[in-house]
Amino acid sequence: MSYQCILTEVKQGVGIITLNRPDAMNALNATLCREVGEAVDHFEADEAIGCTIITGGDRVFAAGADIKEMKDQSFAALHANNFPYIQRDCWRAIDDARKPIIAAVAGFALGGGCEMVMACDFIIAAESATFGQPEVGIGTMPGAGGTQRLTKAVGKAKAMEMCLTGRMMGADEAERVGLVARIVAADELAEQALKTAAKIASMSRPAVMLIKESVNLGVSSSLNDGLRFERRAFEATFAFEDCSEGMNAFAEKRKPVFKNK
Ligand code: CO8
Repeated sequence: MSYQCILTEVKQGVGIITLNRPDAMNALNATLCREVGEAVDHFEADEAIGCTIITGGDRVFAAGADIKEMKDQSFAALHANNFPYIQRDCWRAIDDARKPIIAAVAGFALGGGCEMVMACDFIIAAESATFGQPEVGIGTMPGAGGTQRLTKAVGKAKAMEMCLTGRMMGADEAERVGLVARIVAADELAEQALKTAAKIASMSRPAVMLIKESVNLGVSSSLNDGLRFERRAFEATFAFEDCSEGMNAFAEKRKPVFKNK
């Protein structure tokens, strides 16, 4: 598939989406959002893919929604279309994906960029990564999950401070407070993200999908509901050929050969 604002490639069972508007710090315009959504859907449907990476490359993830494109929008148009950038395209695809999506972040992940990486399943950050919700500085506010996902990730105090002042958070602080899974050297970001994604892609896919669903349910449900779902899901894994293969392989001291069944 050919795209205007992103690049895509496949390596080791991993679909890689690279935001590609270098002259605008990868600002998220409607085309880019639509293309990310299409690429996520495409990898989700591709049986050869077990995990997706979304990255902005080694300089910047994204400096937010494209302000120049957005500035003349009206409330009526946004409301009538349910803010199409978010609802119909990119975020819907990321939210619906059942295979894991890793965000690999270097440099700024601001505004909609921060919201996009928080919508992914986890973030691997380069030392240069900087997260922020600076919308208040241009007279608006986060609109694609910033006030909600940031608060769940880092707690009310830091989320409130960041959203109200636009203060940015560097990689060290982001790792300390649990916003990112891991920090890697800037020149190793692509390699480390691929290594992690390839490892996930090599696991039993039905088990991976149930684990993702179970962890996500834990974010939005009560502990009791989450525990009940987890128990049933765990029991259900015993219906997978891969579960039998994984346990037999352990007992026979060999590597499992998963069939994603
Ligand atoms: N939109 C459009 N263009 C941008 C954006 C942006 N968000 N950010 C940077 N650019 C462009 C600049 O205009 C500039 O272009 P040009 O060379 O043609 O003038 C180029 O990228 C380089 O930028 P700077 O010269 O400003 O680079 P600096 O290194 O001096 O500064 C900053 C980098 C600090 C990142 C600065 O560019 C900045 O503050 N950018 C705006 C950050 C911001 O406010 N982001 C929030 C946007 S609103 C938002 O995200 C709402 C989300 C709601 C949902 C979104 C769904 C998609």
